[in-house]
Amino acid sequence: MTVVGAPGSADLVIVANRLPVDRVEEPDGSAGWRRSPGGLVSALEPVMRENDGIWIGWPGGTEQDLQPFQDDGLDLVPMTMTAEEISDFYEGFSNATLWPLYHDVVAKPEFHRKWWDAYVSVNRRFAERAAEVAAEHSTVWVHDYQLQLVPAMLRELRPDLRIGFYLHIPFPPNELFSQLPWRRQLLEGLLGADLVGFQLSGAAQNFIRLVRRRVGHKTHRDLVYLPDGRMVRAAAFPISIDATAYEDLARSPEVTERAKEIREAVGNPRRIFLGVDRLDYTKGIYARLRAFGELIAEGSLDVEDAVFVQVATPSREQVEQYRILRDDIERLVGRINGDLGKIGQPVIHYLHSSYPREEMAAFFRAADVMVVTPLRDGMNLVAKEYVACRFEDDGALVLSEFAGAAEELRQAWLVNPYDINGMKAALREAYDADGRDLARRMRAMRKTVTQHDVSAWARSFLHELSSVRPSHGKTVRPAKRS
Ligand code: ADQ
Repeated sequence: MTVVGAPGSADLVIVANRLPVDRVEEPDGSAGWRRSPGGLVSALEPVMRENDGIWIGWPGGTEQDLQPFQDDGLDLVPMTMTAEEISDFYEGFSNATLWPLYHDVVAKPEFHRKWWDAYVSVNRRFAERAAEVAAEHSTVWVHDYQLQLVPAMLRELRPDLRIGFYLHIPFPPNELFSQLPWRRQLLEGLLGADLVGFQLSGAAQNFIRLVRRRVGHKTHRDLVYLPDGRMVRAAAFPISIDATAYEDLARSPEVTERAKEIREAVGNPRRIFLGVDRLDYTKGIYARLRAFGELIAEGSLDVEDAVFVQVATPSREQVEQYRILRDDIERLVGRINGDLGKIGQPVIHYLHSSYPREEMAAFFRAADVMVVTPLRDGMNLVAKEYVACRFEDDGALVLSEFAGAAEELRQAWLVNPYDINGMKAALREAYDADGRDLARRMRAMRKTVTQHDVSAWARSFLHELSSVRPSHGKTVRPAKRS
């Protein structure tokens, strides 16, 4: 057996900011690992097993002495982070510069040279680690906005590799991207990849246009021609979920029972509205709750008939914008419940907590109207998870036009999240919709989500990556269909 993380040992290297595990303390006080549930892990796990894959990422925290290890058969290489790097690279450049800039500047991005320096040095460390563990002519797949410099840094160290990059969030147009003082460096970083994948084709076009304009390379359609003869392809690969796993969970007797309990706990109203989001200013939680509050205040909906359950996962709590957002939302919830609720009957049930997947599936089954109204979102997996759980072809989805998912889930009630009256009208329509209308819409959306699941996404990216440089060494074997 080879040692995990041995030099030159891996045929497929996944590089992401986070490892798919969290550090936890065991009852006996020792440190252990718990698999963090996520679509990305379940998508990549089969391909990793099939290809001697290895995953490089940060496990969270500041512990410095971490060794590569195996967890449930997956080879994991932990990267360390100092407290200063967490503050400058992660909370700073990644989440207070790039995140708001790439999401339509819905919050004001901050530009600090010290943050950029930390971004460069952390990216370099990730690239060096990947260069160490990757076997000759193997494939490295780099993920997301925290690591956009890794492709070029890695190519310089290891020109033999086949390198893919996937961006999980939107990629902005020139008008916004060009604010960035380091715009050219970021574009050049991405151009180290052979294939750059985005959620939507509009994002891929933004990238191609920016490369032509800011770096000056020749482009044609989805290809960039570099002076050294290499080609880089930019294309859309809309991400998805493990739809069958969600459906199986939703059908289970435990989840069915739990969904009933949830309905009873909120007073068995005619309709339950549900929001599930990371507590993030891009998710449009504030305007959505205002819209619902107004419907109740005006008497369009009655609190006996309709309640709103908002599940908000704690997120990036060290970043100031997120603390302000939390206060704003909690004040609004307090005001709406104070003004409009009755004893034992709040209008909004607000939960600031993270839940296991079974509980999430129970929420999805209990809800009649799922309200997903981000101001901007790369894809939004919650919308797809809801659809996957509605195996009885019922339930309504109200979905923002500005979520990537809106390009596929056309049968949802599509709304402009900036238009409160428009959202109110859509919520009311979804409330009133009859069973036939719901079934027609849900059937079509379920077909989309089942056919384009997360393993199809991973397969198509890796397939495309191997055909971008067909004459180049080993090809990643697709995972067998389960
Ligand atoms: P996120 O911004 O995190 O992802 P999303 O796609 O909705 O947004 O994924 C959130 C995930 O967390 C979902 O799987 C959801 O079920 C889960 N979740 C949310 N609240 C939870 C809670 N309280 N308890 C437990 N689980 C909870 C980024 C981009 C998206 C893109 C994804 C994937 O911002 O646009 O869709 O990556 O590429």
